[in-house]
Amino acid sequence: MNSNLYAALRANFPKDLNTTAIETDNGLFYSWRDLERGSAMMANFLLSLDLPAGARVAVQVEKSVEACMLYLATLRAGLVFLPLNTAYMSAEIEYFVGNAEPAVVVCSSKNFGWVSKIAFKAGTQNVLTLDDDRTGSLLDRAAQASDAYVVAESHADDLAAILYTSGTTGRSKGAMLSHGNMLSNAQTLKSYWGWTPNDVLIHALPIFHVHGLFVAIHGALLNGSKMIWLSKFDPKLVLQKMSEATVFMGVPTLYVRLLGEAGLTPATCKNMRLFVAGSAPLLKETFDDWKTHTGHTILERYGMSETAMLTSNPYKADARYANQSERRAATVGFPLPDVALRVCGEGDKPLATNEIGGIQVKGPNVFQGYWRMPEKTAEEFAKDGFFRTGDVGKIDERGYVHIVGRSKDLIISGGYNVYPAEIEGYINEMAGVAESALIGVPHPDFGEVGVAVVIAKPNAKLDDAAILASLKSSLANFKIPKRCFVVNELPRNTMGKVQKNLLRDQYKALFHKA
Ligand code: MLC
Ligand code: AMP
Repeated sequence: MNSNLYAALRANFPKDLNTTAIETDNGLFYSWRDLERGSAMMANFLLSLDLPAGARVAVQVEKSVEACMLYLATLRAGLVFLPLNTAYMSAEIEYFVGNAEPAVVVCSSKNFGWVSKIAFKAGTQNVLTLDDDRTGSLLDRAAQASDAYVVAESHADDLAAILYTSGTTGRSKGAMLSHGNMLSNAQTLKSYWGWTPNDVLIHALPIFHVHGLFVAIHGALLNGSKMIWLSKFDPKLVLQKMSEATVFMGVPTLYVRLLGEAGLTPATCKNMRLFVAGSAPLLKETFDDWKTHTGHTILERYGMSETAMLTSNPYKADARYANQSERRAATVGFPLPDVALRVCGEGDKPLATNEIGGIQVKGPNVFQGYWRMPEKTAEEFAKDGFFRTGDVGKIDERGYVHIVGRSKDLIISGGYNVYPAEIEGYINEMAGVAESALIGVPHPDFGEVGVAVVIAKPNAKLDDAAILASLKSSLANFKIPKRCFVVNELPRNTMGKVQKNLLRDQYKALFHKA
């Protein structure tokens, strides 16, 4: 049997391929046949390059339906998709391209100059462009390829995608996901969230992370459901389209911004069936306000790049948990049906109900390891095969999982991960800097944002604005600390380690709502 993920998605396209699969915010309508043909042509073009099995296709482009087709084409051709955040700048891209050694790099034409230089230096032979207005050399080349049906034979364990994520060292690790990892997760969510072919999803997330690329796109395609495709999140546009939709997915910031719109009413949401939130903690306040404004209860779920989705609040009564159907604020719900989840203490010892410890998981969705980092991979797994997520939580007496913190030093800002070690590394290299600490503090819009606290070398003068400006020239915009403080000393424990908890406490009110 062919376990290629695209084959499974394709099998669920509607019988009538001429109906609309994707409607865009600039008035274009793509049929299921368009998706099928467009991705076949790109797949045939990729196959014409005669690449070795497992070759990587790295993609840093603006969101477009053609970019989605490129993802599907990569699956179809049996190659490995490597999506990259559009905010990444040259040093970041240089690392990813150097580490992944992609055979193909696709970028926007405005970045072709610097991206191609990096790619050619790393040995990539094929650098193509794709813009969000249906132009670019990728489309020119694919236009000459056959649109005849092609789907490579894939094994469930074959790699389908690499998602870069980071760790305490600050250097990104490529999480390797197989066709089987992603298909099992999509199938589980299909039934757990009650998807039907009549659903219409508002797709407002970026397509270079698990949430927008896998949870949202696989959800719609595996069910033959239409997508309303927004090139960028715009709360007013989401509300305009809401009456035509049934499902919406967002990181908490999207819900906070929608709540700021006067047009958010029960009437606007009358056809909606499901609001899903995840990627960062959803505040109880947002959960409650949403219920008041719309009459709907947000379903919060939890996942990560290494595993796709792990837990979900129930969509309807869950027979495994005494038929509980309540979606509870500040919990991430139950482990998904095929996910084993435990909370462990020292030595990977499972803890009792309500005890707080490290969350560990096992299941068909758990990744194949970190790209070219076998030691790092081995370190993250317990002896019996459970993956240590780095999240800290508990399971309550009713079976709901709560995330109470993270053992990994990570800031989640508007759904994007920021690794303090990476930013501190950059600051520490600046002239006159002795040391720095990046901490996450509460923020009304982004949930959490980074704040840098810096110490100068003896006799050196530092300027906070200059530090931020210098970071801006090298790092993706969402990683830039929202504030920087130059101080005389950092709080330390008896071992000399910086006590970030004390710093977080000191700066926690910085962005309080007025
Ligand atoms: C933008 N900025 C951010 C930011 N996004 N700063 C911190 N955190 C962010 N997430 C910066 C901009 O560079 C700008 O800085 C300033 O903040 C204001 O920008 P904006 O115009 O308000 O931002 P916008 O373009 O509207 O983007 C905000 C956003 C976006 C929330 C729509 O960040 C977003 O799409 N987030 C979703 C991320 C996501 O999909 N995560 C899923 C990961 S998967 P300046 O200085 O230039 O003005 C995962 C697993 C799982 O975690 O479980 O799902
Ligand atoms: P990423 O590596 O970008 O996939 O981010 C995964 C991390 O996001 C997880 O390890 C969690 O720390 C966090 N996360 C995802 N969903 C939730 C949620 N619903 N609540 C709290 N944290 C979450």
